[in-house]
Amino acid sequence: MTRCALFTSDESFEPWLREFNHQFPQLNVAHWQHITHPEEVRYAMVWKPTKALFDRFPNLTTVFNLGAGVDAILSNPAVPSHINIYRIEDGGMSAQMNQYFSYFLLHFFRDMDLYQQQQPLQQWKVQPFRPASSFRVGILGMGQLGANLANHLQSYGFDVAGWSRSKKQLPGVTSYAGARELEAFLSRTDALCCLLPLTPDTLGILNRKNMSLLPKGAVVLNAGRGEHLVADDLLALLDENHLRGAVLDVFKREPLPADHGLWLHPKVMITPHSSAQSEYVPCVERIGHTLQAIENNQAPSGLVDRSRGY
Ligand code: NDP
Ligand code: OXD
Repeated sequence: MTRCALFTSDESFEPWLREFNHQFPQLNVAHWQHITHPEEVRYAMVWKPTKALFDRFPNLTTVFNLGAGVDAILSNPAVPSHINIYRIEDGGMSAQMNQYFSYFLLHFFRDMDLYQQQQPLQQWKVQPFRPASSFRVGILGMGQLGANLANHLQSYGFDVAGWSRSKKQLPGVTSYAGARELEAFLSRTDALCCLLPLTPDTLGILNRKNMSLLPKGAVVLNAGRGEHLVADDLLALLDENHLRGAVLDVFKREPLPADHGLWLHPKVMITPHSSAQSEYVPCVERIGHTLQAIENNQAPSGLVDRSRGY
């Protein structure tokens, strides 16, 4: 019988365990400290694993990260280099991301920020009509989440483009790829949505140079990782009125420190890393099927390429 260890560094342990044992009782998933024959364990489902896990299970071959982003687990020195890491693909997060970005993009497209400013002044002023096709949305990162968002946003009629490492062929979406096409992509983007993984190549990509390439009045929305953004550059561009607003879900330090200038800036909207959460049912379904495929010597998707960093 396959035995799998479950390790979480937070209070989400019980619901994961319940769901694994409900959907895949044959996998025999157990709390990592309650397993009596650790040498039999090949697989672990993990969130922020510590060295103690790898010390206890010397024959682990594979870990399943209980989240989409793998920057934390890849930079975790406790994780031995021979271990295969699978990540959550979608896991219910695409639908949540679509809701999150739609909400804030419509906020700016329909001038809700301007109406919010008008209200305390009791100003009855209709902002000029503009067609949805004139609103140019640009998505940084066209993977599981970004590509799904690009498809979804077309239902509003926005002009949608995406930027990735490799060229994409998505109906109705203009594809830009690689460092050489970044400038052209940014120059045509009124609303920049970041859904990149954090890697050495994408660290600090939302910096003054790049955000200055956006047209005046553009907005920046970041749900990738906090380290993508150079916060001081964003604040300066907002204060200089080059940027109209920003929506930030992720931060270099989380929780965002109470004295950080982003908290009270009138043009910044903050959410506490809540744009999309791993959903137990689809994540477990996904991990269970991936594990079965591995056992059947297939090559399921979701294997992290350590050399790429995602
Ligand atoms: P994927 O791995 O499926 O997609 C990553 C995308 O980024 C791919 O399109 C890839 O290009 C592109 N990319 C990577 N490196 C570069 C680069 N150097 N230049 C250009 N494009 C690049 O990831 P997901 O869509 O599943 O998730 C994306 C990120 O979203 C996660 O890594 C995580 O940081 C964040 N996230 C945040 C959440 C939140 O609650 N805020 C929740 C879930 C995820 P290519 O297609 O060519 O490989
Ligand atoms: C993730 C996240 O990467 O929650 O899954 O940020």
